[in-house]
Amino acid sequence: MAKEAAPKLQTIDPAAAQMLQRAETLGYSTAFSRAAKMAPCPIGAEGACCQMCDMGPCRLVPTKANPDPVGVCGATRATVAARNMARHIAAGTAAHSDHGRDIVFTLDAIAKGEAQGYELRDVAKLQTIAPYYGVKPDGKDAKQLAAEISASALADFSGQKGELKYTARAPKKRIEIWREHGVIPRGIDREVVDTLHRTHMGDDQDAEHILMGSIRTALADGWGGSMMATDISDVLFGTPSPLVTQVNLGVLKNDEVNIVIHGHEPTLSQLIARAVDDPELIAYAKTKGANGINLCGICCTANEVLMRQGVPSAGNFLHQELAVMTGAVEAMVVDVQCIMQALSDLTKKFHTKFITTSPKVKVAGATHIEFDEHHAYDIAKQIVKEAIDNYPNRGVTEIPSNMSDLVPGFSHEYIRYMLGGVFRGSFRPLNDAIMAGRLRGVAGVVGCNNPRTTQDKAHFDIVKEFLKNDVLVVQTGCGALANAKYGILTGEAALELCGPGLREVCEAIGIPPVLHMCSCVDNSRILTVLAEMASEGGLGDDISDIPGVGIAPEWMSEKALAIGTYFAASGVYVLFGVNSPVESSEEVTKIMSEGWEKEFGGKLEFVPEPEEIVRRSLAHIDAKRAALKLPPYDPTKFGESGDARMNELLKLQGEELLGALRGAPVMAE
Ligand code: NFS
Repeated sequence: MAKEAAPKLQTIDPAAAQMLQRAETLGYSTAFSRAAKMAPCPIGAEGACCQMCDMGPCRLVPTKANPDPVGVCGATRATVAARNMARHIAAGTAAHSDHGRDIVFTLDAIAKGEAQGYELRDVAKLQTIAPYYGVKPDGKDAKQLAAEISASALADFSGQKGELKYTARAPKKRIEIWREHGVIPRGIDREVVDTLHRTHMGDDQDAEHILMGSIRTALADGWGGSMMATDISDVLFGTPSPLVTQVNLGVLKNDEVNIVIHGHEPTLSQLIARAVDDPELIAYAKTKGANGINLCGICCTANEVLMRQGVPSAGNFLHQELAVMTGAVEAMVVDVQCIMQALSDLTKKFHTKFITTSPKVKVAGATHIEFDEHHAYDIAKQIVKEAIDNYPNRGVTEIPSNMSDLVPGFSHEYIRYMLGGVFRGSFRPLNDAIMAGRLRGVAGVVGCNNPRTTQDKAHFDIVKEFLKNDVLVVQTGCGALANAKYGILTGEAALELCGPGLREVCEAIGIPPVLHMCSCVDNSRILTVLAEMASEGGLGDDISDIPGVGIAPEWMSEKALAIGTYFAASGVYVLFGVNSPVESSEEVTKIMSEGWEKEFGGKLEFVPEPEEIVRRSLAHIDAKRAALKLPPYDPTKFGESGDARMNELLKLQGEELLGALRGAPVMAE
């Protein structure tokens, strides 16, 4: 199926639509308009273009005369598609894991007393994770522990042999499956290098073998770099728990200095979040005519400060240009990943200062204020001051009024606590609800926006269908921000959309049916939840036994492919929307689907239609229920006990109430 240039309907978000209209009026381009103009290369889109050497690029397009073309070196369509896929996975793994490494460097600097403005916010978590790093916590103070853990973590990056320590957190059976296939990562860096080496011209030419190598690399992301990024960020900035905040462009303020932070790493943004509360800087903003300083985020940097400090989010990936389009942003401050180069030109059309901060990322035309964790607070204050100084330069603004409340912050620690309290925290109630059939299953709906498909539509439609079918949903990244914009990430709103069993579970435990588990590196939190559910008992003894699925309906980044692969290799059925980057090769498509399912119990499939994603997901969940010999899903059995039943009873009186208490069915009004 050929990839669409751009859909007729660009977005379902009225705030985004308003800014797209403004862009058109002003004659400025956005990713939406550029996508419509720039048709995707049909050969590259399906993974059939080989650029690994200068004898090409070879375009492996079948014709009548040559139905099975090969490259100049003889590389087949399967080899080329597998190599391209493997390189995407390696890049995604490198991005997440390098983010993890930088967080470890900050931990190390704190241990040495060299990290200005940082502290160890969750020492209990530091002690909990110490054994995973082979560090004994007894009798050591926090700084000593931090030093030993950072040394051990860095050794996991550079490990040459043996097994990545964090993979021991997976269920036993899963580890055996990985060992059997020889895919337990050694060092994180080594696996990335291994994939780059084996996909070089003249190396690995067996599609299945190439993809097996990329599984090892992806596991180094999910159970390595990403998991470390999550755990150590929690130690440095606090383990999230639910709070209320807001999302969408309406969080920008007309009368305050607006600073938008965008990218992925929480290290600088956490300190900017502190600097905007500095009374001196607030007073300084007032001298420039502003009523205060308003901080908000885009993408995963947004998610990091959203779930810990309640900093509002201006939206997901496709909102980065739209925020600037309001004319109300004094500074767009970026670190790494998912930053569009177009911001450089667009910010010049307004008064917005575009500030890059990472030693790895410079953009021509941007102001570079390099982040250094040793002087982080001074740098954060300098950036805030630059934004304040820019406030008097603001011109005409148009800020959409749309914003919604959301409740983010569901770390796996909090979910465990919420299911059983401080002393009896466990995943038992969740497993029980699935076993009884109140919950049909669980789904992770994650990942990006992509202007090749209607912004947010697939995220919203798929999650609504899951809720209706009693599937509990967890979300991260831009997918979480997408649905938050439509108000379904609050406690009560989404209950209206739920089937009877899911509603009953949510009311009884007091959880929303869609749980925001933070940024994309925090997909590792979902791995932890799955591992704990598998160990809890009743749902088999491995992640692949759990009636659950993982979906990235609007994916666009290489990181998403790494995530999809590590979930599949961990035993999860993963479905991606938009298009298939391996469509050119039936063989590769089959390896990643049937082949991986046979070997790992999980698979990765690309399905452009959201309705088909839902259909396959529910069929898979039901098949897993049947394999566990659980009762088949039957929504008519539930919704008549617990709080829901109580609420119905409270509406009744006299004989009717007595009848109901004796067991007669409660008639719906
Ligand atoms: Ni994830 Fe976060 Fe968003 Fe996609 Fe980009 S921000 S790391 S890659 S676009 S979900």
